[in-house]
Amino acid sequence: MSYYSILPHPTFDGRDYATWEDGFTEEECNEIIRLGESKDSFNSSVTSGVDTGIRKSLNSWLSVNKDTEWIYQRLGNISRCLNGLHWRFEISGFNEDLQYTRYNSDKSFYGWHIDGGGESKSENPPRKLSMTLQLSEASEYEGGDFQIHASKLHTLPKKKGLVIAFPSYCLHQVQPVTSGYRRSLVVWLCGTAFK
Ligand SMILES: O=C(O)CCC(=O)C(=O)O
Ligand SMILES: [Fe+2]
Repeated sequence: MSYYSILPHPTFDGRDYATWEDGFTEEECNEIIRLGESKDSFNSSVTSGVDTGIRKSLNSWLSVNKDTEWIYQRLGNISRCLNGLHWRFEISGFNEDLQYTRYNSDKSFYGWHIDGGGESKSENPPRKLSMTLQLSEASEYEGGDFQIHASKLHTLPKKKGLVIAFPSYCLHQVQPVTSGYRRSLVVWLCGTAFK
């Protein structure tokens, strides 16, 4: 039998971001919302603590257990495929719990920031690939656009079940939500530090 490659593609393109449509069904998104809302929620913080000039939202944390392991597995598979196609970063797993986030209509937002790659970051192993799963449909909220500023400014589609992946060193933001609720599940894949 001759060799048959199952690698996604012989090369990678290092693009600004990649998406995976319908990564989760509507029912699965609703189950993630149920799990996220059932945990204690906190005012979201940044490295320096809670700072509503930079970030305003509520979040809870989903640790790995028998109810959540399917989410870790699915996100792990999606990240492996997208990373193989687009970046080929050395990533080994999740270093933090999954972050369930809710942006209320009180202009909740998260201004321009990066998730990893900053000089002062000391997480070990560091965040290398960020992913956000959209848990709300476009019709459920106004404002709240997710944007990435890399080789150019990208405004991502609002679609329930859509997974967006991007290198953690890329600038990104969530614009203020002016009506309804925007919900997301944010995860970080880590690995050996970039060289
Ligand atoms: O809510 C989102 O989709 C992304 C939030 C974000 O960038 C973060 O929590 O680091
Ligand atoms: Fe972020």
